[in-house]
Amino acid sequence: MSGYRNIFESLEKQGVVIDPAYRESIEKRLNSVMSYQPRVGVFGKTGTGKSSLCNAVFGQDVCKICDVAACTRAPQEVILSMGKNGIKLLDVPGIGESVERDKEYGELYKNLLPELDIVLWVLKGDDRAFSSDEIFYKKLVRPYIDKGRPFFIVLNQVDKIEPFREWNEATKMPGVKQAQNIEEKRRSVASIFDLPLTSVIAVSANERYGLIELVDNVVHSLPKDKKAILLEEVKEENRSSSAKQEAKNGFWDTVIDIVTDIIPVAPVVKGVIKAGKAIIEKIFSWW
Ligand SMILES: Nc1nc2c(ncn2[C@@H]2O[C@H](COP(=O)(O)OP(=O)(O)OP(=O)(O)O)[C@@H](O)[C@H]2O)c(=O)[nH]1
Ligand SMILES: [Mg+2]
Repeated sequence: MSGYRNIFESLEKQGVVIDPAYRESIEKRLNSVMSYQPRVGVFGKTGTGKSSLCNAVFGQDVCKICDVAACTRAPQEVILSMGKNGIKLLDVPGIGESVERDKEYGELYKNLLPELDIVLWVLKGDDRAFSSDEIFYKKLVRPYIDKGRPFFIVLNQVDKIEPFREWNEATKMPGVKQAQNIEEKRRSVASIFDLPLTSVIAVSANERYGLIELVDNVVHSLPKDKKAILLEEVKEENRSSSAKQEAKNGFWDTVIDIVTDIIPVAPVVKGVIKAGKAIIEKIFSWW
């Protein structure tokens, strides 16, 4: 807990003395925010590239990738630790393999959903039919989204969208016609799943395309106290400067909320503290 003691010492140098009576509660709250382990669920049919996506975004080859047979049979609860706390990544079995299995998975998904901070539902860009996904989504996921939890459809493997020969291997970008078709596919998926277009993100896990945009959107959708801890787990090459800034702001807003929540100051003082965020950031900048 010495890190927090430094915070209090820095504050004292600035003439802000925090009563020891409050220190413990501030430390406790800071600690619980800082040690939280984010939980990400990656759902979707077998072969859509869930494991490939996790490996590309988070940067550790922990999710097994299979070319032929469905390989993620039981939910793989993988603890990744790029940052301090690690991330609980649930790479769950594919749906749409058989009616029997779908029933089993349905139960599984229903129990998993309430525990997750964010859900990524992976579709294959060049698939034509999404009926099994649609049924699952409407039955199980929709009620969960309606509660306001972050959810994205990740349209993966867009390098395979026609005309796939247009894909530029050197720049790892779609050609003109292919880019138009990718946009078309995003619109069609958004309409099938009744989601805003911004909730459907086109990526190619293998080609490392669209991953920064995906991470930007994920960070943006999370509550302020979880932005930074999630971003810490993401591969450096997938973190944009705006995602970093947003995570940092979220973190400081959380610290200020905790301090002003615990120390009973008059609302007017709270206002001053919030307005003086830049000063507080300076005091804490070593952290
Ligand atoms: N062209 C292309 N192939 C991809 C992409 N992402 C994944 N693949 C390939 O798709 C196949 C399946 O990928 P996985 O990551 O194992 O798929 P999964 O969704 O985890 O499958 P299950 O574990 O069976 O549910 C592999 O051969 C991957 O190399 C992509 O963006 N582009
Ligand atoms: Mg897998």
